[in-house]
Amino acid sequence: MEPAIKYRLIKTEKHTGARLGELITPHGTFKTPMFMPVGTQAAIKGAISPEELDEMGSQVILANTYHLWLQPGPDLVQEAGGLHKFMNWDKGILTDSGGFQVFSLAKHRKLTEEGVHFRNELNGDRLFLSPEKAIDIQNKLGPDIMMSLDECPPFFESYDYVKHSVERTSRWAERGLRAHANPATQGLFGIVQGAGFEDLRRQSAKDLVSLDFPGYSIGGLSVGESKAEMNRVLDFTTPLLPTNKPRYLMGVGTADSLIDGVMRGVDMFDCVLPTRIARKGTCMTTHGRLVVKNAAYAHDFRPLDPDCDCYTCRNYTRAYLRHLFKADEAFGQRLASYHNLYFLHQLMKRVRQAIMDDNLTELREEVFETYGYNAE
Ligand code: PRF
Ligand code: ZN
Repeated sequence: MEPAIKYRLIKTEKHTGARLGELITPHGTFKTPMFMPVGTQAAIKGAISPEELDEMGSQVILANTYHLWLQPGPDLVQEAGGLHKFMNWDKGILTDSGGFQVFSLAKHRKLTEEGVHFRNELNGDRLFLSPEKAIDIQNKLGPDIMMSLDECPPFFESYDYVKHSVERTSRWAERGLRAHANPATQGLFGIVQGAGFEDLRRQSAKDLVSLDFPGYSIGGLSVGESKAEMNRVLDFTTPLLPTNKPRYLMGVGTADSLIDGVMRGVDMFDCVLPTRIARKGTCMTTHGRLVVKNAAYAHDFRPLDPDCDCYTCRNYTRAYLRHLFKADEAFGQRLASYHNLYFLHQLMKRVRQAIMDDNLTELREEVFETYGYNAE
């Protein structure tokens, strides 16, 4: 049987570990490294339509098992013909397994070997998420790429706790793989955990690689540790993963971290950041973050980012955007969300070209100099 998800390595950059490649899915072949916009509830935040996503260069988008399980439920999505049809997006879709969201959102949760017990925040019902249940829900949702149920321990948890957690995440990954009903049409990724401990990351990667997933996620990062710590972990984690499979760094989406991740061999990223900050009027620009609501922009009739050729920057001024945010008009959030997503897609396009041209280090210097390195 042909696996649903394949990766083709086109070229490795000469001076770093950066990889130019292709992610081959049932809904198309996509260029990597890539940034994936997040549409938690089968809709991209900031009210960006699928047509707009396509036009700005999105290839794969993310949705969440946890939220879609609570509403409208996997059976309804299946009845609609799967997520692609339900939300009218015919390119790639990836779903997270729900574990991370249960840990960050649900109240009264209890973790056992079998899975996680928690309460539905919408109606108080008791729910139980197991590795098999996470797969069953994702089989019904029908994304191209699904995630194994994992536990993401706090970065500074004790060695003993993280060791037990990693071992359980490996057992959950194996259970998920066994429960997977559609390996020919949906690819399941294993998630490497292990916080900042090199030997635990190595154990986690070894366990998962032996199960032969079509791709590997790197979890447990960007959870409050410093960027230097994240880079240190990536330095020893990506070399543990097979070169012929895609690597996905979960929940990372600042310009500097994307480049740092790519240089260490990461192919895929997602983050709520660009649309989350856009809804408050913070815009990612070539010259760093711009808070367009600020009084400084009241009479500024330049585009948000003079170096950007997105729909927002081609047609609207900072003064108009500031007015929309002050007046609480939803159009402002939409324009800012569009620009931020476009900005990250454009950055990844430049990153791919730099890998081709073997000058990613120069691009990194340029971006860090103009955008500003955020050492946090
Ligand atoms: N695990 C899962 N989803 C995630 C993470 C994780 O560790 C993170 C960590 N940055 C974001 N999303 N399943
Ligand atoms: Zn723009």
